[in-house]
Amino acid sequence: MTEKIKITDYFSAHINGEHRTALTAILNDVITACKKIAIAIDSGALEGTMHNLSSENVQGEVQKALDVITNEIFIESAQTSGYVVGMASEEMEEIIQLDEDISPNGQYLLLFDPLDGSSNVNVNISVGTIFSILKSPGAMPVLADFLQPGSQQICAGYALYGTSTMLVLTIGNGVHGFTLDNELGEFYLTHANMQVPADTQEFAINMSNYRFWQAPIQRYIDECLQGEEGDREKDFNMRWVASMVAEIHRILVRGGVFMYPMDSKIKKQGGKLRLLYEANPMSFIMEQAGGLSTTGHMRILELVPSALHQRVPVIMGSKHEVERIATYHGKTKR
Ligand code: AHM
Ligand code: MG
Repeated sequence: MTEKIKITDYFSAHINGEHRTALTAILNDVITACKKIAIAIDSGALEGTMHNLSSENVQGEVQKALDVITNEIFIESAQTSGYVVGMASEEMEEIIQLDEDISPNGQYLLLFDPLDGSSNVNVNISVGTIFSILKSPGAMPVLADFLQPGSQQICAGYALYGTSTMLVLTIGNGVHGFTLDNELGEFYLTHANMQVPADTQEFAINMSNYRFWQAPIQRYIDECLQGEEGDREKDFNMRWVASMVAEIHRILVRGGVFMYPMDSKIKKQGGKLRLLYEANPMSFIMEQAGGLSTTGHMRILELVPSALHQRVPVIMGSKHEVERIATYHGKTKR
């Protein structure tokens, strides 16, 4: 049997360049956070932390106790490296600035969704953590410093708390997946250089929103549903976990297309998924794995954010399907 590669050994061998020391240290903190979050989720039912709280987050969504707990775990864990000078989270209205004593080398921003898909947590379905790392333009970051296009990300990743706990990330040299050995408490490389197949016959979308979608998405899904008898001349399969992390992971492993498109119900808020800590990191990962990611009209990684909790329509996955959906958008009025 070949020797297993520990995530930290993998970093030593593969992270090079100006960010090497900082990134290694920050990722060590992220690893710690994700291990602690995995334990918190695992024991949620026993600890009585699966319930809804009476509070709402900044987006007006009901918070679960675990949303708050995992947010605290992430914030606390990310203060060890000394390189993170600012943080932003789905669960916090404002950014956090870290003082010089906590962050003596601080030059980086860490953005995250500590518990994505949290509506699934009390029904024992996979959830995840998503994170993105940016360089901070200033020593004491302000909100504007976080509003960088996704193409500026230095690193992005997610943890998936599924049938096994995995950490999947990119530092701009492909996408690599590590699986947690629960007995040893270590992540080991199990999915080197993940590649999204360019073609697929599987799509992921919340079909209950069909009547609210715009014409290009209705057309694409109609054609998929017509299967062999329609223009596509092949049958499609559908999956919807309602956990973006689980959905994107499946697509990285076996192909597919994931959509949370614009619809008339969510038009006012700009979409469903958040740009800075959901769409951007997942788009970076998707592109690094050979897939594509678009709003339908433009590449997500090129969007210039205007607000911390900005939302966007998201279409990402297997290259040829995403190209087709973008073409359909091009043919209709915006
Ligand atoms: P969350 O960050 O509040 O959990 O919301 C994001 C999640 C995604 O993981 C998932 O794709 C989507 O919301 C599911 O939405 P819906 O319940 O409308 O199908
Ligand atoms: Mg989320």
